[in-house]
Amino acid sequence: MAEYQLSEFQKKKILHVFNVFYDSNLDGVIEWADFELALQKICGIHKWEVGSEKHRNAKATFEVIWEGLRKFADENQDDKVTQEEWLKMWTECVRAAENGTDLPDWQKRYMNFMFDVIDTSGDDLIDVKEYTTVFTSYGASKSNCEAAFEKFSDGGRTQINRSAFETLWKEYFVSKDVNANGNYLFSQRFF
Ligand SMILES: [Ca+2]
Ligand SMILES: [Ca+2]
Ligand SMILES: [Ca+2]
Repeated sequence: MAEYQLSEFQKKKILHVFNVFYDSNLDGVIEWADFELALQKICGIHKWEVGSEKHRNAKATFEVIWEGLRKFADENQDDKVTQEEWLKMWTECVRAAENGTDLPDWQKRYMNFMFDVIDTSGDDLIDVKEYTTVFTSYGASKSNCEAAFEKFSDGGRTQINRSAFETLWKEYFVSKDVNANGNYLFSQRFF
């Protein structure tokens, strides 16, 4: 059987997440230092003070995510995850997902954490304002965010609760279909 390969479209989506959400200092590799920067950014958005419970929880979550990422992706164990290592790990995750295996726990931790980060009001729903606030802080334009939200919420007809978010999240990473709503979850158009 031929080795499983991601499509170019899937690779683009998966590298977008590497570049925009994980490699915070933009030096081309993911390290713990990137998580420290992300922690500052996210705690800044929410005004979570250093030492507060929210801040401690966010840091603990990032530690779990980094441990998971290292374990699954850092093949040569140099405490850096390169784009190549990242794509290799995702090839395995997508292949497993297509065979019905759920995403690894640390990725679900990240997904749930992002949901909580975006849901600033804490009502377990993400609205367009909350979405735009967070994604513009990651460099997306306001109009891109609004267009993306419009698309993945089906023009506002789908409420973005945790389970809808999970469906879109998985679709983003796994789907080869350029028309899938999940493709828009990270505020970017890829075609
Ligand atoms: Ca980096
Ligand atoms: Ca490495
Ligand atoms: Ca909300």
